[in-house]
Amino acid sequence: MPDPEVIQDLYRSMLRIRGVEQRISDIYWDDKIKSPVHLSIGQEAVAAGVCQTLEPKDVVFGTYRGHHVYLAKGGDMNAMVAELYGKVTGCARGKGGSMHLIDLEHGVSGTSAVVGTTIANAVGAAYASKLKKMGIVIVVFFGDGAVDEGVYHESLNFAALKNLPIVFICENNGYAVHSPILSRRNSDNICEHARVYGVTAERIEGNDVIAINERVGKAVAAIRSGESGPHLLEIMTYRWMEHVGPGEDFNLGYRTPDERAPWTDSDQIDGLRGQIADDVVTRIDAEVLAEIDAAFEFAENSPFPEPEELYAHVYG
Ligand SMILES: Cc1ncc(C[n+]2csc(CCOP(=O)(O)OP(=O)(O)O)c2C)c(N)n1
Ligand SMILES: [Mg+2]
Repeated sequence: MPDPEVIQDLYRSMLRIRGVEQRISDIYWDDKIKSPVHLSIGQEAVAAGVCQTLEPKDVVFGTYRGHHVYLAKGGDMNAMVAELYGKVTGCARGKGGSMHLIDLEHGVSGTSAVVGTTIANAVGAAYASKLKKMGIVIVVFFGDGAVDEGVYHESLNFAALKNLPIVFICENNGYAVHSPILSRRNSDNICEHARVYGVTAERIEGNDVIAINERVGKAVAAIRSGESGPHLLEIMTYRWMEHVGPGEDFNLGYRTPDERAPWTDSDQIDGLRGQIADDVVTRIDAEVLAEIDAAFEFAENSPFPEPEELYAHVYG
């Protein structure tokens, strides 16, 4: 049974992600958020469970569905929300939007709109960590769709070849946009296939935040001690909302509410709430709500970039 403090940390972490994204979903219609949004609601357990095992110096990479990763690793919430509003106080000075989050101070090395790209970036960072003996563990989050890209395979091969300090987290939510996994590959064998490259791989079922936390914790400890090289964790999870946008998408016909029901019934936030004393839950809930209110107020009150900003931090 995990430490009660770990349970509280995981609960807080997931609640912050859910709370921010629910607020995004609620207010999106007023058009103040200028960016497309790929919500991670339902997948919070992955980022929270993984990032709780990391040290501040460790570095994560993610995808356009990256709010959960950024927040769980300790990325600045004010700067994230301001980024969505296109404000100059945003983490990418309002130029990147929801898909391009970064907070180097807190080990968030970036998220990208282009499927698969950050996998290779992360392997490069892991190579640097090893060559320079930095003792930093790199974690890269990507979807099941990224496994369809060649760069994923090259990256796993290279990471195994060089025995790099990296954890590959495949968030298998069963779909790439609206295409189910078995319409894209011959069999449901992501984990099994990763082992062919020499990467230690296992699958975690049920979006179970405690199992994720324990098993990733073991992988990170083994990597940090030098006992083992790269690991891949295929984490079975489910996206509750539409692929992109603030709403649901059952009207599209590619999936049904019945398919989602087991995942909402086993909501990890509700599950942990039941394991924490009522007065502690009340305190954490109030603190998280205040933090979220403050972040949206910060974004609302921040200025847009000046026109000259267009030419700053641009590399050709
Ligand atoms: C290189 C590239 N190809 C195609 C796309 C279009 N695209 C955007 S999201 C997506 C699906 C990716 O699915 P998955 O990796 O499972 O992530 P999820 O959205 O489920 O989190 C695709 C194909 C893209 N952004 N980049
Ligand atoms: Mg997917």
